[in-house]
Amino acid sequence: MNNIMKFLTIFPLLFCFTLATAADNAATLYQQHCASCHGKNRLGGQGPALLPQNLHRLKKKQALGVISQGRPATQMQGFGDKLNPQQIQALVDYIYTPLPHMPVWDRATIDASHIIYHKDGSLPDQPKFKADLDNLFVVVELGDHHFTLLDGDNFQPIGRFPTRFAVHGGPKWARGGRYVYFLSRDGWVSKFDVYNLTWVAEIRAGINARNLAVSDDGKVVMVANYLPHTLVALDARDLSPLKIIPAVAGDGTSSRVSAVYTDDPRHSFIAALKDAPELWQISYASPPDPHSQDKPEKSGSGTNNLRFPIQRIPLDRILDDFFLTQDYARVVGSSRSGGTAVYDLDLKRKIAELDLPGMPHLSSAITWQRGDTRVLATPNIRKPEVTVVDMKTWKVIKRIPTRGPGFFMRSHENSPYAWTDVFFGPNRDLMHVIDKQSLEIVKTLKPAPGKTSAHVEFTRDGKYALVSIWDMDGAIVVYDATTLKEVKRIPMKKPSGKYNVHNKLGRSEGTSH
Ligand code: DHE
Repeated sequence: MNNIMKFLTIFPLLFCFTLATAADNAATLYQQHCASCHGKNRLGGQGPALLPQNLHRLKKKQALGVISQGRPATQMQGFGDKLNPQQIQALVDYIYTPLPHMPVWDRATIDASHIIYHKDGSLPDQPKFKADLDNLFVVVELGDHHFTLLDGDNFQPIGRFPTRFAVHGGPKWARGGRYVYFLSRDGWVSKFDVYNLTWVAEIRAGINARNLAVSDDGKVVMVANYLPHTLVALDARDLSPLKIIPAVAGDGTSSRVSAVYTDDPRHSFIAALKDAPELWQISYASPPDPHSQDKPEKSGSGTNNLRFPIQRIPLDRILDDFFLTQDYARVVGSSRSGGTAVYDLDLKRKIAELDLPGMPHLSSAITWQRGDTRVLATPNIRKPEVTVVDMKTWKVIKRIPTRGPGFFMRSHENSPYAWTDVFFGPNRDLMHVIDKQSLEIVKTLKPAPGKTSAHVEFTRDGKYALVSIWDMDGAIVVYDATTLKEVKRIPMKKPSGKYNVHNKLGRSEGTSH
C-alpha cells in the first residue's frame, strides 16, 4: 500500500477517534465543572437543564461568554480562569448536542415520584406550638437547604426543617395559613403542614421548574416548568396531578413557561410563555357545565379537558419577567431582549410602553399610593437605579440612583419606607431605605460589612423589617422599621427569601404574591 493509500485508510479512523475523544473530554469536563449544578444527565438542578431545547434562545457565541464570564443575576460563575478556550468550546458543543433520548416527564413519571408522608386529614387540626399564627415567617436558608419557621412576634425560630435542593422563588402560603408549598429548581413540590411541623406530601412536577402559584381558594397548586414545556396543576390536598397542560403557543411553538401567578378576582392563573409572545389566563373556577354551549379549549392529557381552560392573549414581545398590578387587572412585563410594556387583562392588549432600560426586576416590583396616584417601583438587575413609574400615566417620575444594581424591593402599607438591596457589585453589603413620598434615599444601612445583604420582608404590622445576610455564616437582621435601628440578629445559613403569612395572604402591596 503506498503512503497515500495508507493515509486515506487511516484518516477516517483518526478523524472518528479525534471526534470521539473530544466528546469524551467534553463529557468529562461537564461532569467535573457543571454537573453539580446542572445535573449529571444535564436535566437541571440548581442551574437550568443544559439541553438544546432549553438553550435555543441563547446563541452558541453567547453561551461561550456565559461559560467564560458567568451570568449576572444568577448563581452561574465564570470559568474563564479554570478552563482554556478549547475546553469552553467543547463544553458549548456538548450542551448543544441533543441527549440520545429526550427524557420523558409525563403523567406516569410524575405519578411515580409522588410521596405521601401523611394522608390529607390524618393529622391534628391544632398547632403543636403557641404563637400568633398570623405573624409567622417561612425563611428559606439556601446555605444548607433548610427552612426556618420563625415567630414574627418574638423572632424565635419555631423549627428548622430540611428542604429539597435549591428551593427557588417564594414558597406559597395557602388560604388559612396552615400549609405552605415549596418548589425546588429541579421541579420538586413539597407541602408542609405548619400546625404539625411536618412535610405531608411531595411530587416532582417537572425536570426544571420555574415557580408555583396556589389558587386563592387554596385548592390548586399550579407549577410552571422550563422542562418539559408544561404547566402542571396539582390537587393542593395531596399534590396528586389534576392536569398536565402542554405549553404550546397558538402558532404551535412549544415553549418554556416564564412564571405563573394567581389572579384572585379572576379565579385564574396568569402565565407567560418564554419562547412565544403569549400570555395565558387559566381559569381554576369550577369546570363549566358539560351541557353548556361554551366549548372550553381542549388541552392537556387525560380526560380532564373541561378543567383549566386557557384564554390566550397574544403579545408584541416575549415576557421573561412580569408582575401583576395590585388590582390584578394588568400585567407589567419585560423581555430580556429589551422593552417593558403594560398589558390590560380585560382589554387583552398593550396599553403602554415603559421607559425602563437595563433589566428591571419586575417580579420584585412593588406599588404604593403617593399623593393622588399609585406608583410602581422596580429595582434593576443591570442598572444601579430604582425606577419609579406613575401608574396613571405610565411615565417614569424618578430614577433613584443606587450604589449598584439591585434584586429585591419590599415595603408595607404601614411603613413610610421602601427597602431595596444592592445585590450586585462591590457595594452588595448595602441596603437603601427610600422615603415613599419624597422618593429620596433617607438611609443606607450596612448590616454586615463585606457580606451581601438582600431581600426584606416586614412583620404583619409593618413595625419590623427583616433583612437577609446571604452568607453561610449569615443571619436575619431585624430592624425597627421606623427608627431603622437594629433590634435583633438571628444566625442562619445563607438565608434568602422570607415570607410572612399575613402579608402574603393579605396580598400586601409591599410584597410579592
Ligand atoms: Fe429568582 C423569585 C426568576 C435568580 C432568589 N425569581 C423569583 C420569581 C421569578 C424568579 C420568576 C417569582 C417566583 C415566585 O415567587 O412565584 N430568579 C429568576 C430569574 O429569572 C433569575 C434572574 C435567573 C435564574 O437563575 O432563574 C433568578 N433568584 C435568582 C437568584 O440567583 C436568587 C437571588 C437566588 C436563588 O434562590 O437562586 C433568586 N427569586 C429569589 C427569591 C425569590 C425569587 C428569594 C422570592 C422573592 C419573594 O419575595 O417573593
